[in-house]
Amino acid sequence: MKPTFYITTPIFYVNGAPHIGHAYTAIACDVMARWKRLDGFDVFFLTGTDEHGQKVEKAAADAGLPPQEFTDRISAVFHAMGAQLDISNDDFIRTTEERHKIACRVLWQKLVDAGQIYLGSYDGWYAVRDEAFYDESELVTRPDGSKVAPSGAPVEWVKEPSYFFRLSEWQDRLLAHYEANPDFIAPATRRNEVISFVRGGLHDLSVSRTSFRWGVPVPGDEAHVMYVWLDALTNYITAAGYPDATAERWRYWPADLHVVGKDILRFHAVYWPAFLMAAGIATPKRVYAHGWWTASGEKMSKSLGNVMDPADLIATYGLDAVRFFLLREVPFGNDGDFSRRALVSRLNVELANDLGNLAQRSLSLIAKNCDGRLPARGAVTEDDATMLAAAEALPALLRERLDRQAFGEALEDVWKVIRAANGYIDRQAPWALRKTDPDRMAHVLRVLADVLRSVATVLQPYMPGSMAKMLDQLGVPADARTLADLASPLPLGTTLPQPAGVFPRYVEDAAVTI
Ligand code: ME8
Repeated sequence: MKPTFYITTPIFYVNGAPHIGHAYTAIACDVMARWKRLDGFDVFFLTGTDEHGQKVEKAAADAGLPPQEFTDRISAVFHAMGAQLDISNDDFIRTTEERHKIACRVLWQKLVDAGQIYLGSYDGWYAVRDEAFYDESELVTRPDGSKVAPSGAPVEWVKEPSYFFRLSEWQDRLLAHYEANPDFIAPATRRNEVISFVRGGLHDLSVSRTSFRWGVPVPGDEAHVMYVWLDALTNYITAAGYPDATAERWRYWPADLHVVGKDILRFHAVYWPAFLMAAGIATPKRVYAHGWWTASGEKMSKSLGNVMDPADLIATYGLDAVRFFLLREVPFGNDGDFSRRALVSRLNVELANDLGNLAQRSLSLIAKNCDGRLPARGAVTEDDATMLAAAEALPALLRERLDRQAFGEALEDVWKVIRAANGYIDRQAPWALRKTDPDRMAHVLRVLADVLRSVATVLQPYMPGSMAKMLDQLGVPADARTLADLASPLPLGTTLPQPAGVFPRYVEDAAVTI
């Protein structure tokens, strides 16, 4: 039996088209999912759309469409983004599906039965853009005296009957949970922020609304719809089969990793485990909050309209260059200002030059001088041994990095090997050995082919399309490309196809300035 690995993206609001921020989370999760599959895990990878709440209701009204029709349209656009980005999700959940409404109602009832929900009245601030309640003390006063949410979102005063969840009772148990599970929240700075927020004291949380209709009706009191975050978070168990504990997919719960943007960490690291503990359901193992892509220092967001369309970038630079760049350029937990110049430079220097040229040089020498067949290794010198050892160390090194979601560090490890291989080929100069020592030439080319095989194998999760091409050119059978397969040498004499460049250089348009 393979070990299971359950990974999720946030489910995205359907209040506007997807942008590079959504693509970023989806790609990062895809790399994790593909990596775990490559490493022998039974993976369940979930993404989808968050379709209820006031913000979506308003977006539908602005578009002049009934909410269901509107959400059908926008959800389809998010679904299509997944295909464009080559995301390997196993399911795509929509919160307007019947299976999800059932899960929400059952969870609600469990919380009621546990005495965790009571009827009261909410009197306070609400930010529709964040779909969040704020305490007076959390608001920020702007120079003109008006008050906004810490995110900058406008707030309105809400006064309405509401059901509450007894979040205040969970403070100690949450703190004990963070203490006992140091990996539950990452990165560490975010963990500390959550801990100090919870230490500061928790108020009971309003979990229903009565001033609009677009949500899951509260069982037994249909004047209320569930608070969109209670509804949304439940998606992670719906897709695993909740409430059916005999569902085949229930084996995946608890999730191993929820990847989220730092804007929604509180919902995942405070409210979600409290709801689950209160309902007697196991809590997820880890929540990783990544940083934001910004445009001129401001968070890219649908609501602000300052976004970059992933489809444009893919059309211009190619999918794998975009996937690579997003995870290479900025450490995963940090913010980064999006720059096309930086993308072009990574594409031309690291992909086309460092990796693409290395493969092209090595493979065309094999094509020309070894009859297009994979040569044999000969006696191993110290230089060869160092080179081979560096490549062979990659799987274990990346396993450690990716278990911490250090996507950029993992790529740096691979590039160290690629740069070392470029040094190796220059030092060994196999083109010169052709006349002086053809056996040694064949050996050096075999070392390079083996190094490229390791590199391309571990890079598959990041750049599935290009690495498939590279592995084809190296003669690696399509069903033998896992980490475990690296232990078996490629058969001597394997015929290789004619090499062809994998990463074309991008010739920069002089008009590109950002
Ligand atoms: O919050 N940089 O949905 P959402 C990086 N429906 N990542 C970004 C980003 C940016 N500028 N902008 C968005 C919601 N993201 C809720 C989630 S989960 C139960 C419910 C990514 O459409 C990031 O992952 O606002 C962020 O958390 C997510 O999109 C928010 O998407």
